[in-house]
Amino acid sequence: MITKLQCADRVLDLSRVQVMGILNVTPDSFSDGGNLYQASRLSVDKALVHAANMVADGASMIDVGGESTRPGASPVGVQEELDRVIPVVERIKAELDTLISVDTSAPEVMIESAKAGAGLINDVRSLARDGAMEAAASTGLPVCIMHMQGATPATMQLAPHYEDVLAEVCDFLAQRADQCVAAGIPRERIVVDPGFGFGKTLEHNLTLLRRMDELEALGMPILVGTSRKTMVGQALGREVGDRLAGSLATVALAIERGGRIIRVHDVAATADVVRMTEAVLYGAGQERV
Ligand code: 7PM
Repeated sequence: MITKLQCADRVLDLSRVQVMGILNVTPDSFSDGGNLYQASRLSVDKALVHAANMVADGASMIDVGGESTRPGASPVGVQEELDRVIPVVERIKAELDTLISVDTSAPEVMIESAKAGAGLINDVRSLARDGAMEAAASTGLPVCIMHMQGATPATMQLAPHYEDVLAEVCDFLAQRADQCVAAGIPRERIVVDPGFGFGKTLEHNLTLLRRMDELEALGMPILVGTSRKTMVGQALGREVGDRLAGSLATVALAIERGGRIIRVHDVAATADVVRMTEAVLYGAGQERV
């Protein structure tokens, strides 16, 4: 597996586990004027402070999401998504020394984000939208492709079913990666993600994590997103605001099973779990290969 991911002008060192901080950019009550969704200066300021705090807490990248890809979320128009995401990408690029990832399925958002300084494209739909694969390829940026069962986040949780969840997730990611390569995205720039919570029951999610080491055979870096998710809520009987400890347990287990990028809300606590888990696995101060 490659250990250096070239992200525009930055290199991400995947010989160590890296923390991706989640930054949701949503319309807020301070927006005014003609466009309700136009990012107000205040909302961009708030996003920047949140991003800066996550970087100070140990995040090596910030995943900016305009919510269009979120399960259950009402679809967001492309212009709206651009209005939310691009000002924040520009501001982080101008003011913080960090890698910017963009959580989007829209080709236009991929292209404009790359121009604004993003270094990674994160698409929960695995570049399945019309023109998305070509758009992603044209940016030259690495992409994260994620497994989801069911065509859309709106319907994916209706009746998830697998004969063998690991085999099916693995086959999907292998096929999708081949399609990316055929579309001009080098294999060295592809990150894979089993997609916790996307068309999976609790038992599917637990099995995916227990056997996640099987995804290492794909030979591509693995990104893991379990932070505050329903699988933690269901396993523990906890509401979304009370899932930190459960989320951290999944982080330690995911690292032991090969996870290289950990996508989380709670960066400071996660960064400690990452360092502690790496110390146990590889020795204090030792480099993993
Ligand atoms: C509601 C439900 C809001 C689910 C937000 C979510 C992932 C992702 C998301 C993931 C990658 C969340 C999700 N999850 N991108 N984007 N992997 N690569 O909990 O697991 O953040 S949105």
